[in-house]
Amino acid sequence: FEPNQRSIRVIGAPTDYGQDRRGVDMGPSAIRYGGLSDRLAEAGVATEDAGDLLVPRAEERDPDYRTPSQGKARFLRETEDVCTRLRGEVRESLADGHTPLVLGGDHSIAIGTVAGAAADADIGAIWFDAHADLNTPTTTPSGNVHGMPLAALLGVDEWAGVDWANAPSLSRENVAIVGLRSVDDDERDLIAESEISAYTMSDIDRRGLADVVSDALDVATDGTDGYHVSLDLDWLDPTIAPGVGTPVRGGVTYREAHHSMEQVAEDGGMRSMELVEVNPTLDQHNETAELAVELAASAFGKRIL
Ligand code: B3U
Ligand code: MN
Ligand code: MN
Repeated sequence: FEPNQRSIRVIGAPTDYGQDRRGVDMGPSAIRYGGLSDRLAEAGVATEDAGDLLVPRAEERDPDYRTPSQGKARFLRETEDVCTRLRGEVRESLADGHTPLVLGGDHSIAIGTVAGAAADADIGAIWFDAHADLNTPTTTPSGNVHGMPLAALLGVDEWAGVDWANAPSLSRENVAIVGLRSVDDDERDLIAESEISAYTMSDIDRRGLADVVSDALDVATDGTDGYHVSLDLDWLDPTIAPGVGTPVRGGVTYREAHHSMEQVAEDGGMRSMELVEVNPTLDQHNETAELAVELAASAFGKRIL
């Protein structure tokens, strides 16, 4: 389909359960204030805003409530609640003919977004991120679920028994991670022994990002009905995206990032998208949220001429 025949439904998921530098719960507001509806209108796409999911404040909850099988995952019960509702919203958006654009929140919400996008279709995923997000409640160094969503969706180890996260699930051979530069040992082992396609900043330096993204698109579209784009703003270099919880030096540039999103637009097969980890309390003049907005507009087909 032509990108600009789409209509988008925006869904906010203001969570910060998945990480301990608080403030990502303000991401949906910051992204809307960053001009989301105007920029998408300029891109020529019809947009409706479904508002935000109601998310209880973390202060009202017990981060350490968990059963023994839940290992070190903090706020897992709350994450399940939000992701189960988000899965329903995303699934319904697609059934109504809209492309869901989910605004986070920390990256744990991807469990709900992708489960919803995969509910009635076989999908791939492109994960633009400095991190692999492949930890489990056992391997996590932090207890933060934002470091685990891709493992959850792939049913890695103890995540396999968690049906709110991975039924139906993604297939490893249709997942591509782009932009890696902070990977834990267990994540590295998993990548080495699985069919997940993982592209590091070193690959990007050597081959160029356009070439890497073209491979990632091949991976995500191979035998699928389309794919999800998960955009963690820490994918970008912290000099242009300072407002994220866990910045890592050496990320992609402004122009590289736009070109990647233009490749996505040109491909036309994106079924759902999310923008996560924007933390306005760590930002400068909302520039990270504004960048997220611009990148979404490019992914949805904004043209210069
Ligand atoms: N891999 C580490 C750090 C991390 C993952 N995702 C982010 N940070 N944003 C962890 O805690 O799992
Ligand atoms: Mn992430
Ligand atoms: Mn990240």
